[in-house]
Amino acid sequence: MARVTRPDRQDRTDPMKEEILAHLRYSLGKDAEHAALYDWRMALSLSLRDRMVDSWYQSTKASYTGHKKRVYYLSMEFLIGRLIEDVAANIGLTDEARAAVTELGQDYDILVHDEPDAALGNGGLGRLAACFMDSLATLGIPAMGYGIRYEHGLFEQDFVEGQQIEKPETWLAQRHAWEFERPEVSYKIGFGGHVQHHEGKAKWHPHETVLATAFDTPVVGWQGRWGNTLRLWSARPQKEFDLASFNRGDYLAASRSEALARTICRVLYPDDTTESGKELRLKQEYFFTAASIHDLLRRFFIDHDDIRALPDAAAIQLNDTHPAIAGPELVRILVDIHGLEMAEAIELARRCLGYTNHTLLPEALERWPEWLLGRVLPRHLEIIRSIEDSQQSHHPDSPRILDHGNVNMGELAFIMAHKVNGVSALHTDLVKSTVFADLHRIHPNRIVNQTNGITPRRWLYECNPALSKLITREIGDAWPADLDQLSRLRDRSGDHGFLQEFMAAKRVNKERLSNWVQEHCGIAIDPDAMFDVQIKRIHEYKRQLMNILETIAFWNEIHANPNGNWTPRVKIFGGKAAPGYHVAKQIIRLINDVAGVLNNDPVTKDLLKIVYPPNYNVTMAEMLIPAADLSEQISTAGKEASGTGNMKFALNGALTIGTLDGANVEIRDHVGPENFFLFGLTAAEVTERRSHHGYARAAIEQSPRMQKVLAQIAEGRFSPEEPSRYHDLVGNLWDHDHFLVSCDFDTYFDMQRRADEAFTQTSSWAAMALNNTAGVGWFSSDRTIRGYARDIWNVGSAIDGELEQSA
Ligand code: H2P
Repeated sequence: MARVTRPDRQDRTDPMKEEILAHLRYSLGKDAEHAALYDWRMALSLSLRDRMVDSWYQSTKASYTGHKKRVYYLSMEFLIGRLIEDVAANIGLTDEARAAVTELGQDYDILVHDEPDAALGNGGLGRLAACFMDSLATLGIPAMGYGIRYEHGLFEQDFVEGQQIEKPETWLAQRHAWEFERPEVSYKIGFGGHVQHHEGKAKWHPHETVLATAFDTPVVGWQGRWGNTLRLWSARPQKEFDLASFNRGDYLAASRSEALARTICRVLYPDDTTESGKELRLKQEYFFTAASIHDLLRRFFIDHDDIRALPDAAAIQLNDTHPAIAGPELVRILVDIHGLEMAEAIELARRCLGYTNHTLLPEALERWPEWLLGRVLPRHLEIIRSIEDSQQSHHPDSPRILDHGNVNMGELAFIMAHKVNGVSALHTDLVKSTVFADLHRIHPNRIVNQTNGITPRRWLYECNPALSKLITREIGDAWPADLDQLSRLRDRSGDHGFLQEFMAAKRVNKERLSNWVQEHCGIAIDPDAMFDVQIKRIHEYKRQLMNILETIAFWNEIHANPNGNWTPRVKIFGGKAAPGYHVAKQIIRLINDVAGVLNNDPVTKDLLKIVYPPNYNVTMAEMLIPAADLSEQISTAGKEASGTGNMKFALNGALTIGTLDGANVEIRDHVGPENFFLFGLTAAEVTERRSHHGYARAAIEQSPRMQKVLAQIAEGRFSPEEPSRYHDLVGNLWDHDHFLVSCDFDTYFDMQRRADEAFTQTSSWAAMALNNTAGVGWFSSDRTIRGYARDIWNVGSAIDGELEQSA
């Protein structure tokens, strides 16, 4: 299939260098003498982009001429991160690009670091979408990712006196190198207004409209064999501005439509923000979903006449409920425009749609007030009623979409999808037995599992060159596209020399991180200490609180016996709290307050350090994960749907300390229970424990260690200037503790000490670490995508033989 080569340029010496210089001159209007860092970085990016284009064109053409079924992945979030290294690695140009830039007298690493980190997502859900795009392209599955081109991605986090401060993120302040604007691909998207019914036909007359305009980023897979498109929608006013109003002096009215358009794509909403502009969020969801549906239908009609063939041409995947309005939107088009009967339209739409559930947390399941949905999307509300009627007529006991004045988007997505999937085995079981238990009874074959995965290209090959090179030397270079091959490393877990090399690679990464921490946080850390890392959104269920309480308990323990044989630790945290999530922000502040005391304690400072760099993002993860010894995956069992960070750490040779939650369960199975520090209640035990009145108080009363820590916090040991700062946080642990920190605390502490002990046995630790890397090949997102392709989308690869490999 299409490969990335430019035969016409290959005979020239150093084509990459020439291409960079040409872009500097003709795309940026600079010469080498006057070019700024931005110019060099853009010239490099544009040169790399050029090298993707041929493969990308050929793939698109092949999809059309081969009449291939396409996957449409609709996601509010794509947590892309930086792309220079990603693109260079995928098309095999890393060395060439570095050499060319160096020869031009520039520092390649500085150029790479100048690129903004595209943070169009909150956490795992958005990063999963980005990994999926990489795997879809690598496997040669014709696909498009559809999302929103937010002007401001996830806020930038800063700490002021330990407290999180949010600042707007500005990735688009400079031109984005990778995208192509497509002004000709524009759709009118309406909101509000009324519905006219005439002779059995409905017509929606929206009150306001904006134009959705496409921006395309090519996504080329491993070795450039196939390229797909990430199409992000931006909003433009339908009328540029109203000259008549302007001339009357009514400047506000003149730019009203511009303001609406601008607002729609202005910001990515942070997860769990409770009181954010609900209406605007709904408009965002409809905006990108409707644009995507229009776009895929336009493509469909290029080579089809009969809309009834749509399910053979398009698999539409809803990443969470955010695009769930796709169901009613498709039905609306089928009925109001193509004249299908409602029942047939619903069935046809369902055959196209799949829905991925990512969470069981009730507060994260979207519900819109009926009046709001009816005001913004009046025709869709009517259609939702028809969907509800049709469901009730077949299944009178079905859970309701419309319930107590709300529209339940989870139920809507479920009912409108032919397959619903959870993201780990445990999560899928819980989806069946809890949130969607009744719907599962009615539709017993609808829910399937697709355990999440991660792309090994970004999460090992690129972010960990030291380990990648060693692996390639041992097992050859096929592993980035066939990660199961890593299991061949298992043979080496008794080879002392190899284990030393394996740990030497870890050491390189730990030194790199230590230098970075010194430079950016002003904290000296010892690369010989155990690097213990917890990086993810800050949330009560993820239990960063338990981690910091355990850190204090360990500190107390050292104080009680300063000459004990302690294993030095560096506790590293990273993550943002949703701006409206007060408790999460308190947890951040507590971590920073505790760090302030511990890091300056002369007794413990060589044994225990806390590092919490602000503004955790994909780029930071790429540095932290390869340097980690211990991966913290300590959520309350039953709450973390899957986790994907857990997979990245294990892949890079960190051991996990974790609960039986989400994909931890499967990771432990794959790496072997002897290579995993397991503790804590199981999901069933959690449910059982919660039924006991006063379970938290009872647990704390049995743990003198935890009592002491809570007393220290409550007395203001870490916030002497405001002793009552954490009274609520501590009080909540005694009285409620919904996430059972109290119940798991002691076993967590004990398991940490087991980890300390294990870490001192350097060669057995190395073997355990190696067994983690060797054991997690299954968690490649290539495997996940093969599963979706087979069980949900019914699509094949356009690169011969790629998918069969999976069977
Ligand atoms: C969520 C879940 C994770 C899951 C991820 C992708 C919403 O991400 O909580 O358990 O792995 O989706 O399916 P996160 O918490 O990381 O923002």
